[in-house]
Amino acid sequence: MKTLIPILGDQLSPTLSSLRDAARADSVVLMMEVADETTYVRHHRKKLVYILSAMRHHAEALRADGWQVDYVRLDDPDNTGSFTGEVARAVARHDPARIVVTEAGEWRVQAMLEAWETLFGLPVDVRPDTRFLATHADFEQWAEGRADLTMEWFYRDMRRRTGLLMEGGKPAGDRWNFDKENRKPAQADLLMPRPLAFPPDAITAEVIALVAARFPDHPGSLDGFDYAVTAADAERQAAIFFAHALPQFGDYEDAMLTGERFLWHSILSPYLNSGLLDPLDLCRRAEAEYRAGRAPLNSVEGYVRQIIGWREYMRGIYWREGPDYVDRNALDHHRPLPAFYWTGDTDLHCLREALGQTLATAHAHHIQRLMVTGNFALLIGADPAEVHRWYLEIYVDAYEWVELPNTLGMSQWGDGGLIATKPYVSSGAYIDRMSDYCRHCRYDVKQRVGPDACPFNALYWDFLARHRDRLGQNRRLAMPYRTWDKQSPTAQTDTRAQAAAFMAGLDAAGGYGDPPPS
Ligand code: FAD
Ligand code: DLZ
Ligand code: SF4
Repeated sequence: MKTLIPILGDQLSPTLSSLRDAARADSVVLMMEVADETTYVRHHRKKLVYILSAMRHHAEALRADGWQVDYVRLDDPDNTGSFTGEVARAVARHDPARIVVTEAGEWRVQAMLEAWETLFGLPVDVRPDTRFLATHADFEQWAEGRADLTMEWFYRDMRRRTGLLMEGGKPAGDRWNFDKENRKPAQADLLMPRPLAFPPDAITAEVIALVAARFPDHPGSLDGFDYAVTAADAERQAAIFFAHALPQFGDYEDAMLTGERFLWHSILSPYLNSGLLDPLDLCRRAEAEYRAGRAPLNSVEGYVRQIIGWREYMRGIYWREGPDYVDRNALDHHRPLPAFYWTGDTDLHCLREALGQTLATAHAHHIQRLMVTGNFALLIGADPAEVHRWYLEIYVDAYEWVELPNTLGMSQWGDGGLIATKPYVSSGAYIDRMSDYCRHCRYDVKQRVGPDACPFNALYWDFLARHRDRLGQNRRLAMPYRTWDKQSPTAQTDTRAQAAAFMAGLDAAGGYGDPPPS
C-alpha cells in the first residue's frame, strides 16, 4: 500500500510526524516548489533563496537516508503552481492508497490540506506537528476560562511541563524571570561573537540564479547570501552560539548598536522555523551550559523563555484566535506604511540602520523589530494589516503563525491588548538609552519641537493624546498621561502640530511603495 507524504517548505525535519512510522519502501515523499507559496507575499529574495535551497538540500538528505523523494522544481514546465495542483499530479504519477501529511503552519495552507480527502477520494491523515511542545489542545486547555492570557503564566506552565531550569518543583535561582537584569546597553566590542557565514554551494548558487531571474520585483538584496541551508550547518551555528554568545545573551538582549547586526543573538530563528533545528534540544543545551557553569542564569532563562515561552505562546494565540485575527485593528489605524520601509532611504538613523540591515540580510533582531520599525509604524498609525504584510515579506524567519501575533498583536496592538498589556510605544529616549543610534543621527533626541527634533518624541506624545479614549484608563500608561497633562497648553499644541506636520510629510512622500528595481 503506497503512501504519499507531502512535506512543506517549513517541515524540513527528519523527525516530522508524517515520516515517523512510514516504511521507506512503500512511501513517496513529495516536495513542491510552487508559485503560490513564493508569491503569496513579495518575500525578500534572500528568504526565497533560503527556503528553496534548504528544501533542495533536505530532499538530498532524505534520499541519502533511503527515502524516495519526488521533487518538483519551480521551473518545471508542468508545475501547476499550487500545493493542491502538485499533489493532484503526484497522485496521478504514483497512485497512492493514502496521503499522510503533517499539519500546516498557517490557516491558508491548512485549509488546502483539509480539502484533499474529498478532492482526491483518498484517506488523508493530517498529523499534529510534534516539533512544537504545546499542541493546539494544550494551549486551548491553558487559555480556556482565563480572563488574562499573559505569556508569563503560560511560560511558567511550560517550565513545569518540560522541567527546564526547575529544581525540586521550584524555578532555578528561585525566580521565574530575570528580565530586569537583561536590559543593558552595549558598547562596541571587538570581541563580539560573529555568526558563521556559509558561502553558497552549487545548489544554492543555482537557486540564487533562479530567484534573480524570476523575482526581480521582490524586495531585498541577493548579495552575500550566507545562511546555513542544511541541518549540519545550522547545527554549527548553534554550537557557535552556545560557546560564544549565550553567556552574554541576557545582558544585551535589548541592546542595539550602529553597524552591529547580530550582537549576542543566536540568529537561529530561520533554522528553527523551517525545521533544521529542534527547539527543545536547543533549550536543553542552553540549560546544560548553565548547569556546567559556562553561562549565567539570566542569559539561559532569557533564552529558554523566548523559545518555550514566546515562540510557543505566539503559535497558540495564532491558532486560538482564528483566521480573522489578521483583520483586527483596535486603534483604527489606516496610514500606509512609508515607501522607505522598502528602500531604507530615511534620515532617521535608527530606522535607516534597522531597515538597511533588514533589506540587506532579511534579518533584524527583536528590539529593532519591536522598538524601531514596529514602534515607528504604530506611532504614525500605520494600518496593522499592511505592517503585518511587510514583516511577513521581509524576514527570513517569517511564517504567519509566528509573525502575525508578533506584529499585529505584540507590536501594533491591533488585538486591543490580548498579547501586550500596553502598546509598545516609546519616544526617542528609549532608543537613546538602548543604543548608540542617536549619536549618529541628524535629529536631536532631546528636542520635541523644531526642525531638528527627534520625530519619535512628538509622535509619541501625539499618539497618547490621540488615543486617550482608548488608553487613558490603562494603569500602565498612567505615568506618561500624568506627564502629558502637566505640559502647558502651548507645549501640547506645539507638540501635536509637530507630529501632524511630520505625518503630513510622510503622506506627501507616498505610501506602500514598490521596491526599487533591482
Ligand atoms: P534570539 O534573540 O537569539 O532569540 C532566541 C529564539 O527565541 C529565536 O531564535 C526565536 O526562535 C525565539 N523568539 C524570540 N522572541 C520571539 C518571539 N517574540 N516570538 C517567537 N519566537 C521568539 N520571530 C520569528 O521567528 N518569525 C517572525 O516572523 C517574527 N516576526 C516578528 C515581528 C515583530 C514585529 C517582532 C517584534 C518580533 C518578531 N519575531 C519573529 C520575534 C523575534 O524578533 C525573532 O524571533 C528574533 O529576532 C530571531 O532572531 P534570533 O534567532 O537571533 O533570536
Ligand atoms: C514560504 C515558502 C516559500 C516561499 N516557498 C515554498 C515552496 O515553494 N514550497 C513549499 O513547500 N513551501 C514554501 N514556503 C513555505 C510554505 O509557505 C509553508 O510551508 C506554509 O507557509 C505552511 O506553513
Ligand atoms: Fe532615531 Fe530620534 Fe535617535 Fe534619530 S534621534 S536615531 S530618529 S530616536
